[in-house]
Amino acid sequence: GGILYPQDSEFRQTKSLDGIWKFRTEPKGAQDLGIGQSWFNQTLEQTGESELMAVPSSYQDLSQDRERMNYLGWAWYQTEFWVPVEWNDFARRILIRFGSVHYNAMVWVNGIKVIEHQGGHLPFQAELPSNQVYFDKPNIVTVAVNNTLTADTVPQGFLTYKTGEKYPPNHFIMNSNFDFFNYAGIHRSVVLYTTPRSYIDDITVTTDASGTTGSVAYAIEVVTEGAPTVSVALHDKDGVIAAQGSAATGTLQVPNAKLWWPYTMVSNSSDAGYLYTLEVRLRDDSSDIEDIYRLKIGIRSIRWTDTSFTINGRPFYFAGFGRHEDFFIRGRGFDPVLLVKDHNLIKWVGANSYRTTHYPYSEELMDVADQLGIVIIDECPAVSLTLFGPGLLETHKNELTRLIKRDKNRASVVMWSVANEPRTEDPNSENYFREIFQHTRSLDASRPITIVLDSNYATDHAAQFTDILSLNRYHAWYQDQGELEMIGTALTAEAQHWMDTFKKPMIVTEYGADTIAGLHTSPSWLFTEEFQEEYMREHFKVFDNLRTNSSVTFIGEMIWNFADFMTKQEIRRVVGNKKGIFTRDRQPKASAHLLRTRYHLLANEYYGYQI
Ligand code: E9O
Repeated sequence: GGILYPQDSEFRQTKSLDGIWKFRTEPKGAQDLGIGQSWFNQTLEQTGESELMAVPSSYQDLSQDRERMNYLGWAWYQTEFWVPVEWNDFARRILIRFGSVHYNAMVWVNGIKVIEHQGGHLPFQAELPSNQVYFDKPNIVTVAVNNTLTADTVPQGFLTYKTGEKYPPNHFIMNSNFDFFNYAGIHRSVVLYTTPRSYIDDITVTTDASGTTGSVAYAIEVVTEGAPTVSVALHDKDGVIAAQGSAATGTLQVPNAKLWWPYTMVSNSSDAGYLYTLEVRLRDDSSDIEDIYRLKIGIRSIRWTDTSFTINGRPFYFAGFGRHEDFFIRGRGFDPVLLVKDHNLIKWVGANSYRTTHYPYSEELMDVADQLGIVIIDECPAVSLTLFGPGLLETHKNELTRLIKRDKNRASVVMWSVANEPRTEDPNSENYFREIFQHTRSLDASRPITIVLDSNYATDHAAQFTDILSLNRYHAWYQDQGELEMIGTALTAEAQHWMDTFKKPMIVTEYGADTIAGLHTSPSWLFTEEFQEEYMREHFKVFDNLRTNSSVTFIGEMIWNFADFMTKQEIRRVVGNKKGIFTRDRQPKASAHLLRTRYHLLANEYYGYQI
């Protein structure tokens, strides 16, 4: 089935379950105690322990208990909710939907399990049969969330038991190769919503543009008992109908279409991110049930070749970031305040794009990118993969399927990233990624697909499948530390090798240096603001060279990272990764001003506008 975002309409209603829930963890070493004792059949108070928890939020940073940061296992959430009595109607379905829960989840409503789900970053939902819902007293929803990662989850994690006289009994940790804190909990909104019994289940839209004519190819999936009639109407921002269709599939031609443009490519940023509304109507003639769903879509074309990447026929140069969903206290929990602030900062810097490193970001965030005209490289949660077993492949393919199902209609998404920094020197990665790319292409042929590599061009096994080369490089940081003078030689030579070998357009998707805000030295030294700026200037020289060098197609630069973010504890990290050009509380380091100057110049040079 589809996973359309819940919305209110003439025939649909939503009800938020966000707020303060009850919460508890299990005693250390008592794995699965809650399931064993059927906590889903009791209130959490009755289980002997319960505290307050905000939903949505990660649960780690809210506690004063140090062990909470390291907690591994099931964490239990519970709340009560009322279902409006008018929802007690055979012509209506009632669903509960989670924007994301990290990582494994089980959900019970009134003691009955309604869904089990794996995967930490994508929405899932369950229908609640009306005979399992109370309309005359509160219902109880219990969610158990497990943050334990394995060799077959994306990302991967590896439980390690430490034994011997050095360690207390039952001492274990989870190792992982990725460089961000494994925040967990109910990370995005929980919504109760209804659809009619006959309903619009999924919508797929692919747009194109040639000259001033736009086209919108659409396919509507419906679930009905009888004979359905489906129609679509495309409304512009003023509500004027721009095109109409009277079948479940078809292509709408839109003369004089207002195209979706990135905000740096239009003279007035209020013209950016133009969205039409595709109004889809369903009438089930046998039951007389109607449904309406309104989807915002942007009309634009994406084209790529071995030597070019264009949006609406114009070359696009990615000037952007790698990012994280990360903030104090709420961890990776959805925060509309942070969402707005971050996008104001992104526009202040003049960035036209970012990659959703290293997992799908919230649907609310994707809406913002769509409407502001910010370009997204949409990444699936496969970060730092190793081992490449069949279980991992299955999980990975499943995540890609679901990511594309969720984000396929988004104008902002111009490229899929299937993985970040997998161990592609491993020969086993070759067949693995052949299959991953085939799978992704079979799901969406309208966008290029990339894989973000930190490998060596001579020993890499996956770059051969990519449409766009994406490279992460840390010259003078992780190797040759502080030797700024080698950045130019190393990166230039390397870019040329990758281009000669694979003949694809290339983006540097990461480069960066940890920088403690307020730490200064002259001359520059690792970790100081001066060093970060000089390190960037060296990269800018290389990028400018590559941009203007006709033997490479260099189409973008993305600095690591937009802001400082939390990681696990390790001696390379002083309370997190400090490669942000903004601090974790979103204040600029000197580097933010430097990047702002550059991104404004680039926008002006490429598209001629002062942003
Ligand atoms: C992935 C990102 O999540 N790329 C990393 C970023 C970092 O700051 C991380 O936060 O560490 C860089 C990968 C560097 C690989 C080179 C390692 C060489 C070791 C000698």
